[in-house]
Amino acid sequence: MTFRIVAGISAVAICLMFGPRLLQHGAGADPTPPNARGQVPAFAGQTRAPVRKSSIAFDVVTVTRGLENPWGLAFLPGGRMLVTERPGRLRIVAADGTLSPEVSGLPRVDANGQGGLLDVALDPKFADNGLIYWSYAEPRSGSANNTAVARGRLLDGVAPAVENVHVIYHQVPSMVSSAHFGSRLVFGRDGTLFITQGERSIREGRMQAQLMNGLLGKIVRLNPDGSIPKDNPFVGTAGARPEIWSRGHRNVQAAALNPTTGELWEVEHGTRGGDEINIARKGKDYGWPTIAYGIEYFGRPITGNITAKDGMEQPRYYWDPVIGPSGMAFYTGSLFPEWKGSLFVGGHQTEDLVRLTLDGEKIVGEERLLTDLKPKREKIRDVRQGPDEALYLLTDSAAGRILKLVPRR
Ligand SMILES: [Ca+2]
Repeated sequence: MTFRIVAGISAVAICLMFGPRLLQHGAGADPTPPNARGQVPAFAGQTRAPVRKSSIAFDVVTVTRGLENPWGLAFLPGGRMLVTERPGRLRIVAADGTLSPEVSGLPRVDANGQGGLLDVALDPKFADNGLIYWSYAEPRSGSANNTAVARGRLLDGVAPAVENVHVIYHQVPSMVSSAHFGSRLVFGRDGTLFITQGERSIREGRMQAQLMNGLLGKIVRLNPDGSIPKDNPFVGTAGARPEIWSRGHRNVQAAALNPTTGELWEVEHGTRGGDEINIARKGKDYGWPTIAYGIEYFGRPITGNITAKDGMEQPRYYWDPVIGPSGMAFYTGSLFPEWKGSLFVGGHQTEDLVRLTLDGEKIVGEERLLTDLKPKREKIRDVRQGPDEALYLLTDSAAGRILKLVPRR
């Protein structure tokens, strides 16, 4: 009874503050009004899931500090890590946080705006072949660039290096832009490599995100050597690039395999009011820029101001206002039993860590953690579960850190 009265009062208070639109959407973890007026979710629970707080007490440990805009993190056997710094350095981090010298042998990157050295991943057979993969903004003639992925064999030691480096992927076409490079690297259960990308932000790129003859705004799927898997959806389709797995994406900086289904989930930077979670399925069109929630960052409606269309996938969830997502991890460990099964997403813009409660493919609860990063202006760039089942985060700043969440003793 008491709960009902309190809930009733808060609903009235929210209504008085923000108008009835919010009650239609539900208050959610961020109770500020949506940026887009008059948009209606395609199904109940598609946005503003109810707040579901967890009761876990945890400590935040600084593993290491002094990284310049760290972007991607991968765990090596034995408790060490690979970490990228966006200006172009790859380093090995010892378990005690000691940083190695820069790994030598990487190709030059175009470190400008959102570009530079981005994600890093180990080959599924790393123990046998020592191969690692990294994504980056590749400089081209003039001031053009594109997302690219290279692989090489890691030579460990006091002066680490990569050898036998091959660039296995170049996004085409190249463009003059310093934004929307994506990109996360995720291996599927079958050993193929997903590369998530963006559409370079500029109008010329945006308008290609659903076109089949280019690779802007696409998630692509490759064999580890860069060749095309025979079962890619558009192999043999005239006028379509065979690398394409899915299309109509804006800028995907978070992706992970769902540990239950093995499907690729991604969280993409949307419009102002349109960050979204999708399950990237074979051959599907995720709608950008034809359909979108939210509005342009400069304030106008997107394209035709429509949020749904036949043949285009609806996001599983969206944020309005946005979080600016970067990095994600499904938590499968037992170190935090209450978090088992949760999806964690880095809030780059909100400077916090988003925890989502899932019921199968539905998002049924949302919680914001680490909200105390905000006064320090530390944006979360990557989120990973470590081999020790702790949660690891990268903070994006000129003096970025690797953080580790562990249960409070
Ligand atoms: Ca979409």
